[in-house]
Amino acid sequence: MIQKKALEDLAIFGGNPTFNQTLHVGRPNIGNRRKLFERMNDILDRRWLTNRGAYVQEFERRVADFLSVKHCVAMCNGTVALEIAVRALNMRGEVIVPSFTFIATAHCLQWQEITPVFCDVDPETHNIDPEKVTGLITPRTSGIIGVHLWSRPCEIESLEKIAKDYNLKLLFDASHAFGCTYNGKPVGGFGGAEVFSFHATKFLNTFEGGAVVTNDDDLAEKIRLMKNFGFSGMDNVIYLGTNGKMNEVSAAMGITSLESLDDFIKANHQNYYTCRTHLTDIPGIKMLSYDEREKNNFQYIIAEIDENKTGINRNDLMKILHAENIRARRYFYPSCHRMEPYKSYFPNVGILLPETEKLSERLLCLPTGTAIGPAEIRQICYVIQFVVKNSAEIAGRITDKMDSDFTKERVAV
Ligand code: T4K
Repeated sequence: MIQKKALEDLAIFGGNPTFNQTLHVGRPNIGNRRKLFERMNDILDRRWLTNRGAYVQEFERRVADFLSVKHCVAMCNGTVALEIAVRALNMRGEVIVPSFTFIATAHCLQWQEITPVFCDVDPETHNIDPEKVTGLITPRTSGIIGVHLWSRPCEIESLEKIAKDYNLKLLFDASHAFGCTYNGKPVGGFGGAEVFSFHATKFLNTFEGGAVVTNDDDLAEKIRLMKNFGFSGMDNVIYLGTNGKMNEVSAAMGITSLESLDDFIKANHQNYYTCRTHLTDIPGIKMLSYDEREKNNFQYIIAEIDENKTGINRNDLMKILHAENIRARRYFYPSCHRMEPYKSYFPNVGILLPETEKLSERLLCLPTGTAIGPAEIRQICYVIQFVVKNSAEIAGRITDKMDSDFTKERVAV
């Protein structure tokens, strides 16, 4: 183990990096390879590769059972699943969304010329603040998209009440929240529909993939048509549709991943608690907490950095970690309203989003997942402890030139 005793031991100042291979946020979780290869061979033997084949149907059935929802429509990725859900729910005009989310939550609206109206988040939960939603409703508002950020469900009941009172559609972007519960019920069955991402970096992955889940029979039928060009039967198109289909290999990966779900959660849980134990007493570092009464997948380790107490800001800490081959990420920086096309469309909207602005400057997402274990997590924590302890000397020595170079892998000797 490489221990940092002097400032020069930090890789950013010329020392050896803590890790000789890069630790990433979002290293894919891989289930049982033998079973995956068996399934892939079977797919090739059958020569049925896509278009709702046997594996996609099985994956949809298993996901629906697991989430206790009536319908699961598997898709090629989470973004297309969001676009189709928005369209099938007949959202139009303006839709209220948090800006503190991955850009796809906003893009799925703007892509179909619906205006995302950015709402601020709660500083504790990081999720859309229901108290700020009502003030944004106009005659053009048709819906709300809540995001269960970092796998913690947003305030579903409050949003459901607002949606009912104002006759708005309600959709949840549940990309982070597969396997999580809200008041003991699985995320997936709330609102008009919920959308999951099964991207490679997600807790449960299908290489690329996503799904819309819903208890609404008519909506499910519409979504099935829309994701298959609008085809109803062989030669009959009855809707405007697109190609959102999941392929068979992705579904096979999804089924195999589902079978290892408990192992993935166990690994994430252990990593999260190891990290929390080691970072808890560091002044200015606040770890995201989870409600122990609910099920969670613990797929993100999020630390909030208060520069006034740590003596080092989030960006400089990230540069130091990157030099150590710990590729921590600034999720979600910049937040959506500070990226195009939104920053050109709404240049001053940041005034209404103070908590979003603050969080996007303070949060750091640390590596976790089944690719690493408590030993690596402890080493990451030791670096952070060392940096905060010596922040007064370190902060002044970090320059803009020391920006993270993503093209070079630094190798420990
Ligand atoms: N809504 C929300 C709230 C979301 O978070 C997302 C996706 C969506 C909607 C849209 O769902 P999808 O259309 O993606 O299904 C990543 C993911 O690409 C993205 O799926 C995810 N959210 C977002 C939070 O993170 P990037 O650009 O920040 O990271 P990326 O893909 O470069 O990967 C992160 C790190 O993971 C890399 O540095 C290396 C590592 N990695 C990545 C891949 C793909 C691996 O080790 N192996 C891999 O195969 O967006």
